[in-house]
Amino acid sequence: MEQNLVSGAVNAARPSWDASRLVPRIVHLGCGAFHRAHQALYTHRLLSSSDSDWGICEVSLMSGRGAQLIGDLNAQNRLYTVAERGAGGTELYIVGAVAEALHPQSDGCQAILEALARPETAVVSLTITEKGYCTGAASGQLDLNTPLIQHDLADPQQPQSAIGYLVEALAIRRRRGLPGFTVLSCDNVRENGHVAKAAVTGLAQARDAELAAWIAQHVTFPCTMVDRIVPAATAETLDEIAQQLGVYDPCAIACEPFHQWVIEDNFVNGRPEWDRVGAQFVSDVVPFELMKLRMLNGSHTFLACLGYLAGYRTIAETVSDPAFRRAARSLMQDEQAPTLTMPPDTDLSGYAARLIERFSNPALKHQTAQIASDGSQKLPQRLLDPIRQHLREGSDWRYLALGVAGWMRYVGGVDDRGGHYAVVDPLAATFAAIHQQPQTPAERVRALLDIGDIFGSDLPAHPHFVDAITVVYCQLLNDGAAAAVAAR
Ligand code: NAI
Ligand code: CS2
Repeated sequence: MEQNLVSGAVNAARPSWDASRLVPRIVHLGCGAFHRAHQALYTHRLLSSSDSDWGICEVSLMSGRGAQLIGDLNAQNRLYTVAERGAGGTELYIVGAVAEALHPQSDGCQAILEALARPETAVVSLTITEKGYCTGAASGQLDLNTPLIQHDLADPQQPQSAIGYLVEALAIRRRRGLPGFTVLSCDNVRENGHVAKAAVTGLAQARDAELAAWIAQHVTFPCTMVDRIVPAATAETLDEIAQQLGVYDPCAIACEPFHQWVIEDNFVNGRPEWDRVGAQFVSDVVPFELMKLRMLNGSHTFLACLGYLAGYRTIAETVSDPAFRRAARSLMQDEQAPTLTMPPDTDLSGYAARLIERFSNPALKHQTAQIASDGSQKLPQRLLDPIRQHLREGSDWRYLALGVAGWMRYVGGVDDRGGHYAVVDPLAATFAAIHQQPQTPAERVRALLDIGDIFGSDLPAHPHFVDAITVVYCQLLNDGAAAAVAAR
């Protein structure tokens, strides 16, 4: 029989405890790449270094790889491997924080609702991607017209969206006289706790005003800043980890050594002492969130779209081009940093330098196409909010303009050499329809700017904004991304 993480000899320490120690006080929705290498690893490290009993019930709601992953986790007693890849080599960890793993296809929707409604469930954490909140990216309010939300309004007891699961589970807890829980968003969304709250209370309100009032009293939604670069695992990554580990682990995930987690300390029903293993509990996360979203994620989106158009497949390749590296540094330091109000002694220039170093990690192979995906959900918090600030203050935002125009070129689905690729985005059909129209470049820019969910109503009405983006878009069409970046 083929050996696996449970039965085979492995070149990494297995947890010294077994699953009987774990109480699944955390239910996590969105058991993807990031969560496995971040929140679950913090929870594992706390188990390793204390008498904590906080374990995780992992849930994935989407079909495809999510369902397979839950099956694979269960087949290896819910253990899996994290490979931290840095300049000094790779460190392997076998994570033992997962008490249970559920998927609606294998376990049914009721089992997930029951896990959320269990008395011991105290924290429900989320990494469901930006689109999982079903809010308008520009407005941050729940969009009741989203198909998943429409479904959950029509059939609340059999929800499909993450927000529908939360609201139905809270309705059950209320009926049973149980306390609420803390909803801990760990997504790259501006003021992620507030967006989670707007989504949950928006749906509860649409169902039952009394439920919404109960939630307002019994549930908290702390904001968090989460950081660790965790690229999607490829077949090559899994094979490389298997070679070092000694057995093949289909749930393994590789990431950079760096990790950061800043959490607003606002929990209703207890919390793990994640601060014992490096997390920070603070009273106001927003400055840290904005710093990370604008400096790290903003330059990621810039490098991903323009780098991809120029023929670079990974972020490390892109920043190995001196013009792109210089541009990313200028974007961070000259245009993103000045929009931030940070606690005294924050060294934003040092932060920018460390980000360039992290982006240069060749072992990560973080795909530009992965980061460029779902741009409609990412642009507002990464590039457009800072532009609004520059427009108000009359300051220079030339790199931000290049980033936005680069994204507009990227969603055309054709790179600078004429190569076609799939645009992955909830608005992909809208982008395709726009690009099928016979139009001048200026008309195409106008059509993209008219997508209110991305640009709001203020930016398309700002003549300087529209002109600046149109000029750079035309420059990208004529000269290509590499030349436009070098000429900035
Ligand atoms: P992933 O693709 O590996 O996992 C995404 C998870 O979200 C899956 O479990 C999927 O089932 C779930 N999901 C997707 N759409 C959903 C929807 N509409 N409703 C409910 N669940 C949905 O992606 P990964 O890398 O784990 O990233 C997830 C999120 O974590 C990102 O969107 C970002 O907000 C955040 N993040 C990611 C980092 C990274 O480097 N990968 C670092 C910091 C934050
Ligand atoms: C990336 C982020 O995929 C993306 O959009 O910008 O996932 C990035 O890797 C993380 O936020 C790093 O913490």
